[in-house]
Amino acid sequence: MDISTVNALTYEEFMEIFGNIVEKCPLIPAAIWSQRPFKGVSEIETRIFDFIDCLPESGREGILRCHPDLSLPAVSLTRDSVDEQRAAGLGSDERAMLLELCARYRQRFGFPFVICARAHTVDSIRRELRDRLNRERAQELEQGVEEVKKICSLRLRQILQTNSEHGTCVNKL
Ligand code: 2AL
Repeated sequence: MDISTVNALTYEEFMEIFGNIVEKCPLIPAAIWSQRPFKGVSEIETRIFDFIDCLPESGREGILRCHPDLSLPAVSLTRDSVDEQRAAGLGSDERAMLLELCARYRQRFGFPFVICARAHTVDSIRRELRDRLNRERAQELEQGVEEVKKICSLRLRQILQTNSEHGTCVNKL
């Protein structure tokens, strides 16, 4: 899809296509639709990131809470999440292995562990989860939001079929 097609979309069409650009947070694409016309994919991304950065801490935490735990069964996930977790090699056995660590993380910080799964393997996810469990809450809030932005960036570029600025993300770390 090219940018002129995006700019010509009605609100309903835009939401149909971009509604889950930030996991289960349709308010964000709903808010940026009125900022058309966009010059390109980077401008859409900037508008979304600016919206997120302007939120109070509780709003940014809320965005993290809209993300599913990586240990949840696939049936309860959005199509986007299923594809991303599959790309990282997370199947039902691997998810079960993350159950305890994910629960500890959520208990410690009050929001779920979020990571851009497409940038990782099962091993690197588990390693990150262990490391990040020991961090300070403020640092984790910031890191979680950065991961949300990476996920969003890849979803956006998949829709618009452009090369990713987070291209390195897709290569396994
Ligand atoms: C996710 C998700 O849904 N997609 C992704 O890359 N990471 N969730 C999560 N808790 O990290």
